[in-house]
Amino acid sequence: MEQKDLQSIVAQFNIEGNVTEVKPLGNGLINTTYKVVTEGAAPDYVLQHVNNAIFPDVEMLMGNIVAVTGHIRAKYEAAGVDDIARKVLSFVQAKDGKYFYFDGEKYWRVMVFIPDTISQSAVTPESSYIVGETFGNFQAMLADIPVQLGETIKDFHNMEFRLWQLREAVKENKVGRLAEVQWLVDELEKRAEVMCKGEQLHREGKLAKRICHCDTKVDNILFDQDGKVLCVIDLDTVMPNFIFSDFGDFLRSAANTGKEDDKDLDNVNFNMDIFKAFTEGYLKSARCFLTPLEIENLPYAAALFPYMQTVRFLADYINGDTYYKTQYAEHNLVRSKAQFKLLQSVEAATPAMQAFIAEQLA
Ligand code: GN1
Ligand code: MG
Repeated sequence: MEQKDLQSIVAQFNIEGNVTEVKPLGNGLINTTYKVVTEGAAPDYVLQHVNNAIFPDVEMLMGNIVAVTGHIRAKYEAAGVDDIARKVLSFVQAKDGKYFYFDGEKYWRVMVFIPDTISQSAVTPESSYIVGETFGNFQAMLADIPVQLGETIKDFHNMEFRLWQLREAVKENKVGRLAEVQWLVDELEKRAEVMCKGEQLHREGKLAKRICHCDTKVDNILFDQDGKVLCVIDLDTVMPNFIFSDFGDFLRSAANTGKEDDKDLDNVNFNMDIFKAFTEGYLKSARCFLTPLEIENLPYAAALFPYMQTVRFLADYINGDTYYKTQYAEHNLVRSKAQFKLLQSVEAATPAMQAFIAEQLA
């Protein structure tokens, strides 16, 4: 988009200072993000185009986010936490008082940019411990949010639904890619029943939904210059879900020794040191509210997310790449294979994960 168009969108929001430049920021697969640079002492901002094809109800989405950030901010204030402006995102109202602006075609929002942060795509055991504790706290803090949050993407982490989507893609085989990936579809089908156990337990009334972040990857955490966690970002998918979401999806990215889209599968393995550190931190802050069933299924959660992501990337590949942004023709296939390799490595680590958790509880 043209600079002057971006600047005129920013002008719809109640920001401080004069804008000098609006430039691309980050690498999200869904929304498009810009940094808004201002003159002098005024803060810089983040401008985001919210992908309305994926998030159909932007009003509900921003309602969730404002409720969540407000609830966390109030808790930090009550607890006398320092430097709160760096520890929770702060959204800016548009001229009409809404937290988004619709330009007739696209939905936009603006938040205050937090300076001097680091994003890490790989994390150390030390930072993983802190992140585990942070997500445990995030869930604990939101356990008593007084409003009912909406599901910003219906059935987002519903494994049965994700498998249904894959099966539809397979049935339609729209772009003729099925034959080459049939082996992977078969591998996924073999595990289908076990992987849907969360939904099964929920139907039996044994497993509750709690407020989760639902996209807990390393890129969605801001660290300060010393590697301490400041806050979690990318709150579009904060919604009620099984706690497995935050636990499993974080490990999917952080405990992968390779990249999400690694072409060299030898690079991709499950890193038990990260698992141990993260789990220790998570149990420290979450143990007080987790049920024995939730704790017992943490290794299942670690497998569920590489599995679910393989299903999602593969369905998108078979559909002809309509959901995730891709950089080259085979990108979703490369991603699917890398996530599947990670799943295999997690499966092999299951006895070790169980033993570690038992040790923690002893
Ligand atoms: C998407 O936009 P981004 O990269 O934060 C996706 C997640 C996937 C992730 C895989 C709304 O997140 O669910 O796990 O890509 N978000 C949505 O990298 O589908
Ligand atoms: Mg993101």
